[in-house]
Amino acid sequence: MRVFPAQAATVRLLTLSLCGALINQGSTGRRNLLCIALLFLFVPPCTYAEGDSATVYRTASGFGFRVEVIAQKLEIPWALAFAPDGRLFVTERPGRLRVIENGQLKSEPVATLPDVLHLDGGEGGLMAVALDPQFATNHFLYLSYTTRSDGAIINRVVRYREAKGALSERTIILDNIPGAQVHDGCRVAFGPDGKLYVTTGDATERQLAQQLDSLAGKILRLNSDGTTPADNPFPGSPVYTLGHRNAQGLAWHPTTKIAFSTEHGPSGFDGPGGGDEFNLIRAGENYGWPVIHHGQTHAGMEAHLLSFTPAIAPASGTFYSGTRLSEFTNNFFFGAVRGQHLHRVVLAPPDFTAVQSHEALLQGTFGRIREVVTGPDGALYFTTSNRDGRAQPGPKDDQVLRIVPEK
Ligand SMILES: [Ca+2]
Repeated sequence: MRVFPAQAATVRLLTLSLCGALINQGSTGRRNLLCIALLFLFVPPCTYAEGDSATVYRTASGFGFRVEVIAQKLEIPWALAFAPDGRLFVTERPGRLRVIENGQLKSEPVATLPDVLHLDGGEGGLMAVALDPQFATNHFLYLSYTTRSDGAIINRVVRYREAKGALSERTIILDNIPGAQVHDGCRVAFGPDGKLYVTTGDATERQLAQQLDSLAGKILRLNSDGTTPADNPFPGSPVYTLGHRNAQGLAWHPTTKIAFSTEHGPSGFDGPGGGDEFNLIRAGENYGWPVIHHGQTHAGMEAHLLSFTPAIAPASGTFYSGTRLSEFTNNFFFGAVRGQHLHRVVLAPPDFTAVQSHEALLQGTFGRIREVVTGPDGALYFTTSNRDGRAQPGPKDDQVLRIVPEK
């Protein structure tokens, strides 16, 4: 029997309430035994599925797909990147870069970064991995991570040369991005123009998102060596867009090459909850945070394409660029950690700049879903994030899974 988290939580709550009521009536041995029996009967040991590849899931329109397990027992996998040779690199937020080769997760990490700051209950640590568009020849691999510098929490983008499963020639590409325990970014992705894009959080200082001289709350555009491109929208500045609270997903439509991003909305202390965003990204535009959020508008500031209240916490973003999952071709996907699902966005032809429909897939089935990428095999790969301190992990968490067609 598959037990869904919401149901399991309800059953657990009811059982514990009943036990509490029994105990409140005066504890006798018999009542305690009854309470323990109830707990064993009704409290499921594990709340999340572990990838039963026979189960067929369906979209709202009836398209069937299955989910297969690729790797298990990872610790907070944050990003995935396929190498041209088929290897799959996986970052684990505490600081390890792992690799899956020929379907097997190698037991030894490719690297363990010694200076990664991974705070309990925080959102930083080792985050993105991105491969150079010329990786097959130059073997450059980029990572973003949180660390301390002169006592302050910062984020850093570094480049290594990868060879035979080991890293060398460490080079700092971008340093001293404001960081914090939360709202910490930090997606790194190559655009179709060959430039290196970095999303940064506001590091809990809202006003920084509107300041052009701060790297916080931005999408940045760099040459792959870290220098500033001459054709950036703000001359001499790495800022590509501003007014972001904490964007963690960035991807380009496979045919139009237009960029889209996901962003976490406020969480109570810095604004009303919810207001997570899906945005169309254009060079030089201001996406509003913290001046506008949720459905607010303001002259000179961009409105979102989608907003989610209550929060679902979009943690990634990719276009499915394959054809094997025929219904998904050129759809945008992101993992919703708090929403515990994979979100699918269908853009409307012929321009693909407006949303035609969107839906939540795998709701509650695998717990918190974070990263999602297209695999070279035409499957859609995604990761769970149940060990990040904000969920009850199962014994096989965290997982790397893939969506394949029903048949
Ligand atoms: Ca916005």
